Amino acid sequence: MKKANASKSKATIVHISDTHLGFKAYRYLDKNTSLNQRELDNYNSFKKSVNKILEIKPILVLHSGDLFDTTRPSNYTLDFAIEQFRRLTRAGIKVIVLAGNHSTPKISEQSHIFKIFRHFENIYPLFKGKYEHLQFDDIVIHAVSQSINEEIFANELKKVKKLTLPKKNKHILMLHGALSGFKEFSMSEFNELNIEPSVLREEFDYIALGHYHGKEKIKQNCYYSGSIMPLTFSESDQEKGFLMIDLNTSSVKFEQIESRPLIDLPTVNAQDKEIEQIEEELAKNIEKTPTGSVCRQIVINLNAEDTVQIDKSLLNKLRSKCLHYQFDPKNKDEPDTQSLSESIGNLEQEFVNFLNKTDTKKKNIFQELGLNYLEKANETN
Ligand SMILES: [Mn+2]
Repeated sequence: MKKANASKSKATIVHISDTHLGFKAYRYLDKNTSLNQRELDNYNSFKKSVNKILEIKPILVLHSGDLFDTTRPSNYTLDFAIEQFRRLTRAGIKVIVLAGNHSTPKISEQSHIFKIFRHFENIYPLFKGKYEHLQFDDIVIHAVSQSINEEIFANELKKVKKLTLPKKNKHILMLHGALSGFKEFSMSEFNELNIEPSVLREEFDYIALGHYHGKEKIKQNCYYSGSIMPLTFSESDQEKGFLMIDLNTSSVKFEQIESRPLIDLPTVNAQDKEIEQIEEELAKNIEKTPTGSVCRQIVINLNAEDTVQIDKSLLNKLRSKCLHYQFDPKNKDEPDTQSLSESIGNLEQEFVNFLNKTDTKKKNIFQELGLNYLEKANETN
């Protein structure tokens, strides 16, 4: 029985992505570790993923980007990531980790945190911002990591389009970015790179995409595996986990990873309603919610005076059932303002967002200068 499994698993690979280790949200700390609760939730999801991968025993694990939430992960985050990767490599599993926009510094790859992985056997970091390839027996991994700019990335992708892919090998492509022309795969981040769909050639046995946080089949041979835990309310409807690919049969299987529920509660429309009725609806929405969930309650058509009238003790009661209860008395059409991270990586995003709102003609120069300063400040920390 065991033997059959071992030989069968020879062509099995795992595709995981967008783990954003070090991600923090809200201000709740775990009592035992003093870590941010959402940060800890995310580590737990990663640990669960590694446990499952150890059961599957694939030959390769492909991580298609955004391993860390920022370019400067904390000591704790770094130690955790190495510990978990080592659990895999000690079991004979090779780990290939591609740099995405969240882990890549703006100035050069010289200061890339992924450099540290070069010192570990069977961990293969790809972070040069160029086309690279690796070969493991008959499997060839082709990849382009996060480039300094869109132009370089596009040029490197041209190399992928021209590659000859001998049939004697299995060919896998790894990329991190949004698909050009498809708004839904954009994460609206300033350093996001675009992938032209024609790069996703059908000659590849498998294409492992990262960046978009939902699990999505793009083509017969091409998938986004998505993130392993919902990080923002825009991800509340998505299943989370990783993909398991059998290169011999081309079958792709999803392995779900359960985590703390993140729920966008049904919107309450306050139009023409008494305060009591609105309160009743708010309470009803929380009734069936598992204790300790992260919830957002949008209430539309509620003016400021009515908001004040809502019973504070009721809101406190609802809050006490959740890890986080976000009471949002505003229009649902407004964008999701919760940022992906509260750390320095997002200061850059905030700065670019701010510049985009101004109508200065020298926006590009300001952006370049500002981002370089932020990066340098980060370096000296
Ligand atoms: Mn990304």
